[in-house]
Amino acid sequence: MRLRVSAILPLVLCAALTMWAHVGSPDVYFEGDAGPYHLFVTVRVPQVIPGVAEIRVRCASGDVQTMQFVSMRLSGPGSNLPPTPDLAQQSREDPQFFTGSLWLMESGALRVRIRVHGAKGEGEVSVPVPSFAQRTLTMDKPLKGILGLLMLFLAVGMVFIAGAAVREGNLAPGEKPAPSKIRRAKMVMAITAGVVVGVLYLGRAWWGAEAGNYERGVNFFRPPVAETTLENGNRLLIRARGQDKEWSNQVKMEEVIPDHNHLMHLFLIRVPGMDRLLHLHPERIEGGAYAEDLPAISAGKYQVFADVVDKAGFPWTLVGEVKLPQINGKPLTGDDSSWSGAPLTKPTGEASTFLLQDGGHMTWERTSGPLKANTAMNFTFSVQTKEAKPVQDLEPYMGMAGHAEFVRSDMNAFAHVHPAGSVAMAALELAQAGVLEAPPAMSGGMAMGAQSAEVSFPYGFPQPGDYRIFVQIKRGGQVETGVFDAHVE
Ligand SMILES: [Cu+2]
Repeated sequence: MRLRVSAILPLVLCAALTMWAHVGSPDVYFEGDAGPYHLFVTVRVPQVIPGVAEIRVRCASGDVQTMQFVSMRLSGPGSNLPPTPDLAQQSREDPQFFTGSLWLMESGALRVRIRVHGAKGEGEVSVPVPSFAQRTLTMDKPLKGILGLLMLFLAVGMVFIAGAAVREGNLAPGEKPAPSKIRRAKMVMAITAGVVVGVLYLGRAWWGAEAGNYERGVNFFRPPVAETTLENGNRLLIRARGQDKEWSNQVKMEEVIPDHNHLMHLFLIRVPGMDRLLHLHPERIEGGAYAEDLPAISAGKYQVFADVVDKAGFPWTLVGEVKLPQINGKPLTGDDSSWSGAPLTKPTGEASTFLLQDGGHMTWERTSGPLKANTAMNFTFSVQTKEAKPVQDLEPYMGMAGHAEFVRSDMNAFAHVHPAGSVAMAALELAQAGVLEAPPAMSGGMAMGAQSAEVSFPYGFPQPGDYRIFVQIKRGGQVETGVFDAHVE
């Protein structure tokens, strides 16, 4: 019987192997340098763990000869003991394009190390990959039926084989079994049946326990709930509650690490129209809670997304909703910013220009035609002065050329993206520990942003639907927010 259970297990696992600080946007997009080589990396994470991640890398230059991928832990034990790397496959039609697949064997903060060899020598970069099971895949009915029948056949077969062995085991050819042997055979069959039922029962219990563990793992990595309370009229308190009991034992809100200058990036988006956005940075207070004295806010229901990165480098987005009254509040300070304007419209699908609050413009430099889900793209936005000239004075905003928030109209997808991609910047910095020569994680965005009138974000919409993209840049000490609506097929 034990044989039976273990024979079924691999089949079930096969059926299961067919796919976050972000919400509903698990794939990782990254743009950056591996030594002298500029890379654009997409990691499609599996829905179940263990599972296979697909990696695609486009090189900016044609001088890359070979590329190797390996996955390992982002930090802590084992993070500098990589297994043997896999050689990436170079596309025949497009030699600047490399692909490969990697097994992700465990959940948590992992990284994919990419080692490049080419005409300019060696280069290396590590891309942080949050690895977690997104759901439990179910077995399909026909397979369930076949396996059930096989199990029944084997179970019944076992009983009859035991009976036959006792009854006819040492008979000479043509000899009839004695009545005593027939009686013993019946008894043995009854005992075997009991044992078979017992083993099946234990197998089922074991299976149930395993499935329960897996389910708890899936819940563990669901976005934690942002529990909010409003104190003294304008002080917003935020506490995280995991979807699994174990969460708060393992992820300590007292120990989150700073991610581009702040422990928490809090986004309040008025729903349903997404006509107000606040991007705030609450301070940590006693007991792992976070607090912010709110600026002026118009009344309404607000969606809460709060990004933090835990000490292992795993990015979490707390998700919640809060009803706020009209708040007169304090003026915005530091890196805090806000925007208000028109609600989400039916997107046109053409390049669009947005009037900024300072009278300048932001233009989404997009190719016309439909936007497709799960397609890696470079979202490029240019900024013009009131006189329609390219601006000369973009300055870093929290160390980067820009920050973009991609939000689906039903709030089921949210990603806070930078010129380096959808990876959390704090995790990216952790990931570079021990690479050949650590490239400054933020260089791309900052250096370009300081001179250029453009900012671009590598990303891909995770699912079809309507999205609003908030693009935040800084000019003359002021944060400006460009807002673009997109329909994705
Ligand atoms: Cu940001």
